[in-house]
Amino acid sequence: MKRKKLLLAACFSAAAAGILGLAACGEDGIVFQVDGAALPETIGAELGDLFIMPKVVAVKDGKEFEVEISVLDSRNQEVELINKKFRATDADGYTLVFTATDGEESDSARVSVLVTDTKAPTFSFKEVSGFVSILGEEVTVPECTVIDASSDDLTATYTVKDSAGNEVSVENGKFTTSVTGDYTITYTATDPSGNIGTKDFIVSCKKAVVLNGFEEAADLGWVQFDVAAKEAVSEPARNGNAVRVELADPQSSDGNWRRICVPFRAENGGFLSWEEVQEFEGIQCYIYSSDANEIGLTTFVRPIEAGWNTVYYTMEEIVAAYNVDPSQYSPDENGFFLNLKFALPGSYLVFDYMLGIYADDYVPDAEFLLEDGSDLPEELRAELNGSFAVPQVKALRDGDEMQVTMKVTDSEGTEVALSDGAFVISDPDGYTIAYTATDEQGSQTALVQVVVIDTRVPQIDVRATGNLAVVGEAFRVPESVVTIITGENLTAEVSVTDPDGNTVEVKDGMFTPEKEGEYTVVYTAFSPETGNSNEAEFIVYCTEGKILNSFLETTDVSYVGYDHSAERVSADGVYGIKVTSTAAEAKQWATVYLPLKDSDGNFLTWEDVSEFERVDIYVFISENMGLGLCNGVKDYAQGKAVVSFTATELAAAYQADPTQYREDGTGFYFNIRQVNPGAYIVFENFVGVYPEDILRKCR
Ligand SMILES: [Ca+2]
Ligand SMILES: [Ca+2]
Repeated sequence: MKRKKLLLAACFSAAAAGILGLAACGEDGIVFQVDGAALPETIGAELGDLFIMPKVVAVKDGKEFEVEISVLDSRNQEVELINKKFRATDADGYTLVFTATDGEESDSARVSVLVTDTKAPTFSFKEVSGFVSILGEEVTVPECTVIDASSDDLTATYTVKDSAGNEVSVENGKFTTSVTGDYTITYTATDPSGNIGTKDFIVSCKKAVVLNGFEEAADLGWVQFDVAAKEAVSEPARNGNAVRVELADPQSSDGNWRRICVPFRAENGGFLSWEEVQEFEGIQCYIYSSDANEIGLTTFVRPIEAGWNTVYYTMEEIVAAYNVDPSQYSPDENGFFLNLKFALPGSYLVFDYMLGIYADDYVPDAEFLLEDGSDLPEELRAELNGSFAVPQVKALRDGDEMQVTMKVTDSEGTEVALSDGAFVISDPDGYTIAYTATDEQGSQTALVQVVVIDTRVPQIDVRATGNLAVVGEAFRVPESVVTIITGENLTAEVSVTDPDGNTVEVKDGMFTPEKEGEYTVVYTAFSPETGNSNEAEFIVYCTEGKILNSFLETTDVSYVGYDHSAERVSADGVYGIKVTSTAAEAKQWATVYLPLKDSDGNFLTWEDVSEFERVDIYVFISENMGLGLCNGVKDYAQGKAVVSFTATELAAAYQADPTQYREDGTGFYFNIRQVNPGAYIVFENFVGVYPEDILRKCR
C-alpha cells in the first residue's frame, strides 16, 4: 500500500471474498472510512464477478468530503466503472484509489483488491441431456463449451459409463451403445486455480427404430386446413433434414385446431400396420415450434415451448386415442394424427425425427425363411402314406443367423421321429412342425401346420349277378358295396345310359332296356371325410334273345368232366362261373354240362330248344381253346368270346347222340379240346335266340 501521507495501517486482512472487514485506523487529517470504520488494507473479489465499490466516506473534523474513486488493474490501467461497479476479470488484482480534498489538502487512500477464483467451470451444450439413442448405434459425444471466468480456452475431458456403471471406450468422439439404459457422459474441466467442475450428460439408450427422419416434404402427411408452406429444410434440423410446415390463417369456424399427420415408415419403405405400432412402448418426436403451443392426441394436448421439444406419447395413450377414434392411425402416408391446438397465423413447426421406442425387454421377431430365402409358409401339404421331407429352415434376427432346431408332432402331440429329415405321413389329422430359433436375445418358435391330403377314393365293388339284359324286360341294376377309408359302407349313386348315350330311368333299382347293345351303369360314391369320389362302370349287354342261364351259382354248371374247381367270379368285366382245371396234366378233351332254364326256373325240353334259331354262350377263356359240340369244335382265341350254335348244328349233334342234351337239368353237353393245367373258362350267359316270326309272336 502506497500513501502520500500515512493514513492507514494494515489492521485488517481480507477474510471472506467480497466482505469488508472494517477497522478505523488513522490520524489527523482527512480520514477515509467505510461504514464508520477505517478502510481495510485489502478486499477480496471473485474472479469474473461484478465488484461493487464499498461506500467510502472522507471525514475531517466531523465534516464529510466528496470522494473520487479510480480503479487500476494489475497493469496500472484505469478500469471503467459503471454505476460504481466493474467486473473483476484481472486475476492479478486491482487497486482502488479513493481521493478527497478539504480545500487545503488533498488526501487519498488505496485498497488492494485481491482477486481469487473459487468457482469451478461450468458447461453448456447444444444437445439436451436425456436424448434417446438407438441401441447398437453410434453416439457422438455432445460438444460442450466450458464456461469459466478464468479463460475462454478451457477444455473438458469426459468419461462415458453405461447403465451398469462400466466405462465405455470412446474413439474419435464416438461410442457405440451395447446395453439399454442411461449412458452417463461425465465432463470434467479444471480452471487454473484448480477448481474442478463436472457435469453429467445423459444419453438414454433404447431399443428403438426411426419411424420418420423427415428428409423430404412428403414425409409429413396431410395437414388440416390451409398450409402456407410445407418444405424440407436443413435448418434448424438436428438430424439430417427436417420438414417445416407453416400454418396459414385459420379458415375454419371450429377454431384454431390443426391435425397434422405423420407417417410411420417400415424398414422396407412401406408403412407400419397398427399391430406393428402397438409393439412400441412409446413414440417420441423431435419438434421445433416457432411459438409456445399445445400438441397432443385426440384425447389430450400438452404444452410445447418455442424452440425444440421432445414430444413423447406412451403406447397406453396412443391406444386410448385409437380406441376413441381408429382414424388416429392410418397405415399409409398419413400415419399418426397429432393435434395442434393453436394454429397461430404464420407460426410454424419443424419435424426433425420420430422414434418408435420399444420396452427394454423387447425382443425383435425372428424371421424364418426356407432354404431358398422365401418366407416360411404357415401351412404345408403332404400326401397320406407318402414320405414327407421336413423343410430345412433358417432364421434371422436383425440380419444375424440364428440356431434353429425343429420338432414334429402328430395331431395327438406325440413327437415324430425323423429319418434323414423325413417321416411317413400316417396321421390324416395332420402334423405340426415347430421351428425354434435361438440367439442370445432368446428363443422364438414358428409353427408350420402340415395338412395331410387324403387322395384315397372310395372303393366300389359291383356285386354283379348277371350282365345280360333282354330288350323290353326290366333289369335289376347290380348292387354295389362302397368301402371308404373308415370302412363304413356307403351307397353309390347309379346312373344308366343306353347304347346311344342317352340317360335311362332307373326305378326301384331297375331299368328296362329298349334296344340291343351295351348299356352303361355308372356307380358314383363320395367319401364324406375327404370329398374324394370314385366311379365304377358296369356294362350290361342287352339282347333280343331269351336268357337261359345267367350262371349265378356254381350249380348252374351242372357237371364238369375233369378235375376242376368252380367259383362265382365278378371281376375284370367278367361275371359268371369260373371253372378251372386242377388236373396235374393236360387233357386232350374235357366236357361241361350247361343247364338251360326258362324264366320260371323250369328246365327246357329238347322241343323248347328246337324253337331257337341259334344259341349263344358268352364265355371268357384263359387261353386259346377249341369249343364245340360232339360233332365238332371251333377255335376261339383267349379272352371274351360268344360261342354260337345254329339250330341245324344243334339238331345234327342231337341226332348224332341224343345224350348231348338232357332234359333232366343236366343240360347241354359242351366239349373243350385241350385243357391245360390251370386253364379256365368263365361261363357268363347262355342265350337262346328265336327266329324273327316267333319274336314278333312273343311280343
Ligand atoms: Ca473458475
Ligand atoms: Ca431429420
